[in-house]
Amino acid sequence: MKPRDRLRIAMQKSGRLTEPALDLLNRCGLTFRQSRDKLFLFGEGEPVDLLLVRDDDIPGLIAQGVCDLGIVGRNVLSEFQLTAGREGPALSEWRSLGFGRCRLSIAVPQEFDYREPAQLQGMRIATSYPGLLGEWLRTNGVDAGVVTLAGSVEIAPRLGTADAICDLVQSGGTLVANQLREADVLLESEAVLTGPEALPTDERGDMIDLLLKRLDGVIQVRESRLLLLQTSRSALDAVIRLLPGGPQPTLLPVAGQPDQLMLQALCAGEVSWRQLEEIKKAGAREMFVLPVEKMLA
Ligand code: PRT
Ligand code: ZN
Repeated sequence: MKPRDRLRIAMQKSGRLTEPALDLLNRCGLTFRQSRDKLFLFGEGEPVDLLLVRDDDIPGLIAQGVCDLGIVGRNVLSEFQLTAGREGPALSEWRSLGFGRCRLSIAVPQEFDYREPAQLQGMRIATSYPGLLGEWLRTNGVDAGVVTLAGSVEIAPRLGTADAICDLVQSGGTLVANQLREADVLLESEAVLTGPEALPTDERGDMIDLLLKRLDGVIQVRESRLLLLQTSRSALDAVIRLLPGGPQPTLLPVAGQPDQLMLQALCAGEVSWRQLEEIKKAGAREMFVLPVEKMLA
């Protein structure tokens, strides 16, 4: 493979992961010029380009060295590693990205009283994930038939081509609509940033480092809130005890009010009205909860 001086990231062309993935990259300061074929987006500021493809092709493109990184569901990455990519270079999950959450589950007809994997012995299970299902069956010592289907897995039991299915579930609505119910979870999935275990040693390695640092900042601030409030010194301990998780708060004096303090705390997640009301009861006032836009540790 010819050395490249620009980083190339593969992501889904059009599907559930497209918008959140683009949004995340934009937040990392990466913007792209729309090209006419929309298969290749040229990076404007940083030397990072995007390749827009079917999600199933992403791990293979990285394994072949066509792309350096990819944004893809853990379900697709793990399936690749257990099947087509078994012989190729190892791919790592560099970061989990917090969107595209779902789970790969076994689902059975509603009237089936499922308690344990052994009950699936001898059954036919339809799935688009033969690698992950096969491994789970082996781990649980179950000998079942795996019926591999490219799509519409959920109708297989009604068509009589399978007794159970193994498919992605999010709200569970699709299962209910097909008179099925979730029986067991094989894999908790979300979108991940993946790349080869061995990162390139040229400038691309430095760019990946930079991107990972920005990503960490973006992921961290997406959930973070800055809490500002005033409290008397006497109520301070009680107020601090009620603060949501995060690093130690900062305390500042309030001009002309020696018994008052201004407190500033970075909170790891949402701060609810109920939490605010509790903190106020403990003696705080003038409370503000602010979103955090950027963070560089
Ligand atoms: O064209 P391309 O191959 O790129 O797209 P695709 O159709 O294979 O993928 P797409 O866009 O449907 O999903 C991309 C990724 O989103 C998946 O690989 C998962 O990592 C993630 N994801 C999150 C989901 C779901 N949630 C999801 N609910 N992928 C699929 N589903 C389907 C599921 O297969 C089932 O049919 O939605 C149905 C279940 O949803 P509920 O809400 O009814 O339970
Ligand atoms: Zn796909």
